[in-house]
This record gives sequence, structure tokens and C-alpha cells, in this order.
Amino acid sequence: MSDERTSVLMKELLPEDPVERDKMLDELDILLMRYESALREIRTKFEILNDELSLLGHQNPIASISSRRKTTAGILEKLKRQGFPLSLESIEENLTDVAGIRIICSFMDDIYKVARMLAQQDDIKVLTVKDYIANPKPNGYRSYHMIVEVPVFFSNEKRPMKVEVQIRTIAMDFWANLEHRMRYKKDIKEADEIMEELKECAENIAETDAQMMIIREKIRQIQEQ
Ligand code: 0O2
Repeated sequence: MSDERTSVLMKELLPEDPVERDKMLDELDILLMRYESALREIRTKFEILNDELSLLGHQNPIASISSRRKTTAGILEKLKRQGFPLSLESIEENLTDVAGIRIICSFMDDIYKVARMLAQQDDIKVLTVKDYIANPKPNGYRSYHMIVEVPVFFSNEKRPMKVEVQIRTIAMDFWANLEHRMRYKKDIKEADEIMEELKECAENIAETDAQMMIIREKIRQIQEQ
């Protein structure tokens, strides 16, 4: 987003009075820090699950973890786009992806395993689940999405914070990254042929993911004999 657009949105968010303005900027910093803390909580939970499962012989179900906090500009732009008021309360009320974490699993069944294990933790509240693996998007996008709420303890309060969790295989991630870079949200609706080709790639990748699980099973059986 251009600097100009960001400053227009910031102007709309911030009060004119300089004292009030500084107060709100401080509050914004605190809010963003809370989201980053929530990301750390969720990351730690997945790291612990991965360490334990690896010791139990599941060979690192999680290949990698990455996380990002939306920028202030990105937050304001999304509120504006979706017609929500620009205020700090509105961020917490209306956005579920200020904090986002991506879990990349080795195998498809690991996705459901780690998702279930997170959901079962008694401090986690699952707000929504979108299973784009069972129900891929029309362009072929596959991934398991959850919006969860995790309590974060601060100096004088406990706050439930929302985090978007995306869980997918290495292969699904490969597709999503390239697709995102090439066309996601770009207006190329007329290019049906490209859409079909991308979908075909996603389907080939899904088949490969399924085949990899079969191969893993065969290797496991040979090892057990
Ligand atoms: P970015 O740049 O990754 O942050 P929302 O768009 O969040 O208001 P929606 O669309 O209902 O609501 O959420 P959904 O379907 O759970 O998708 C949210 C995120 O999933 C996106 O975030 C992408 O990261 C990813 N995603 C969804 N669909 C696609 C797709 O077709 N291709 C790719 N590559 N990624 C997808 P953002 O904020 O849109 O983008």
C-alpha cells in the first residue's frame, strides 16, 4: 500500500488532539504487542507438540513454522475494505487475522493430528474451522484454517487473543506460495485456462501427498518386519 494511502487511513484513525493522538498511538502499540504475544503462545504450543511427537516416533510431523503480524497499514486497509469502522476496538472485534501462523506438515494426516491436538488443549477456544483440504477452493487451494482464541497473561490482566492458524503440507505450501505470487487477488478472471492449469497442478500435488502417505506406510511396515 502507498505511503499516501496509509497516511490517509492513519489520519482517519487518529484523533486531532495531539495528546489524545499520542495516547491512541501508545494503545495501538500495546494492541499489536498483544497479538505478537499470542503468536508466541501458539508457536510454543506447536513446537512442544512437535518435540513430543518426534520422541514418540512420529518423525517431526511439523516441518516448519512461520508467523506474521499484519502491519498497521494492512490492518487499516482491511477494515476499510470490509466497511468496518477504523478504531482500536474495531480491530479486535472485526479482524481475525491480525496474528497469523502457518504450520507446514510433512504428511497430510499430520495436519489433522496437530490440529486436533491444539483444539483439545483446554485453554484454546476454536472459533472457526475451514477445511480447504476436504473442500478445496475452486482454484485448487488446499489448507486447513482455524481461528483460535488463546489467553495471554499480561502484568495485570488475562486477555483472549485471536490467531489465524493455517496448516498445510509442504506440497500444498509450495502451490499456495507460487499461486499467491502469480495470481492470487489479481484480476485475471478472463484467464480461465490459467485457472484450470493451476487447479490441475493442485490436484496433482494432492495425489502426490496421498501417495507419499502410502509410501511412508510401506516403509513403516518393512521396518516393523
Ligand atoms: P495473505 O496475504 O496471505 O495474508 P479473509 O480474506 O481473511 O477476510 P476469508 O477469505 O474467508 O477471509 O479467509 P480464508 O478463506 O480463511 O483465507 C484467508 C487466508 O488464506 C488468506 O489470507 C491467504 O493467506 C490464504 N488463502 C485463502 N485462499 C487462498 C488462495 O486461493 N490462494 C492462496 N495462495 N492463499 C489463499 P489473505 O489475508 O487473503 O492473504
